[in-house]
Amino acid sequence: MTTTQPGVVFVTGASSGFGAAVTRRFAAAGARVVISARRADRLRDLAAELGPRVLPLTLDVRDLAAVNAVVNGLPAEYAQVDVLVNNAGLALGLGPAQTAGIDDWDRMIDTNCKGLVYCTRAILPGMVARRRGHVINLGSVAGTYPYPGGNVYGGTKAFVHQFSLNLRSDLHGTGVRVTCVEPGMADTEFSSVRFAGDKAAADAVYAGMQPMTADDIADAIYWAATRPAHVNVNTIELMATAQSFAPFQVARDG
Ligand code: NDP
Ligand code: 8X3
Repeated sequence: MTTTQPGVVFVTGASSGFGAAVTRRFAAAGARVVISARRADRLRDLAAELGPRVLPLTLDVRDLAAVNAVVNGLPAEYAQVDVLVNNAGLALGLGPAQTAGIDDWDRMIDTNCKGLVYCTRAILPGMVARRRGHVINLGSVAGTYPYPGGNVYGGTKAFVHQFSLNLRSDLHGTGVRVTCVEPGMADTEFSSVRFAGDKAAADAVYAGMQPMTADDIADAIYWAATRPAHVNVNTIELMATAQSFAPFQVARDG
């Protein structure tokens, strides 16, 4: 079996959680990694930790002009992206749709859906021209299984799932691969962002159970990216063993 060894990896949302872990994983395997996110200080620290083959670039994926400028301005040794990890994303709030904040919904749609397609659209033409590349999108179990308060967050991840499958269709015959990685609960800054920095609320999500770690997800991403070129892993769904499914809710009279 000849595995694929990515030369250049572009990670969005690399300042924390899955993005930082997957950066460490690819960097340890010898890849050059472009790391992007809004928090420049975090990116600088990660680049300093990992050495000269990591290029930190401040980027808000919601800004289409900035996405295009970053991708078109990549230095030659980082310009031929083999793997795009579309990881930047967030959940905001866990309230019901009837009281949720429209601003929170806008930010989730702008980041998780629009930012992801902006980055994909910017990087894809080069992959197709080289007939080589891999787009790895971060979906979620929340895109398949509903839960109270998941409303727009789950909707954005259902979009990511379907966009990934549709990309596969468009890329038919090009040699470019697409994978959607769909995790359940993993202990990162995700819940702290969801609850606007409320540490007690975030800690309560993982209390008394063993969530997955960012390294668990990085492993899955790295595995998908290093399969032989003739193998496309369409979807990886993974959950903490301690997380599973609830029965349907029934609203009873009285
Ligand atoms: P973290 O909050 O730890 O990391 C999220 C990353 O996204 C940060 O690096 C953040 O960087 C970046 N980000 C957020 N908004 C933007 C933006 N507008 N532009 C660029 N970067 C942005 O969470 P996770 O690592 O857990 O989440 C990563 C992905 O995995 C997300 O898409 C999330 O929805 C998904 N996911 C998470 C699960 C979990 O349980 N943790 C489960 C399933 C999916 P910065 O703030 O510096 O911009
Ligand atoms: C986040 C996973 O299970 O918290 O995408 O919704 S979960």
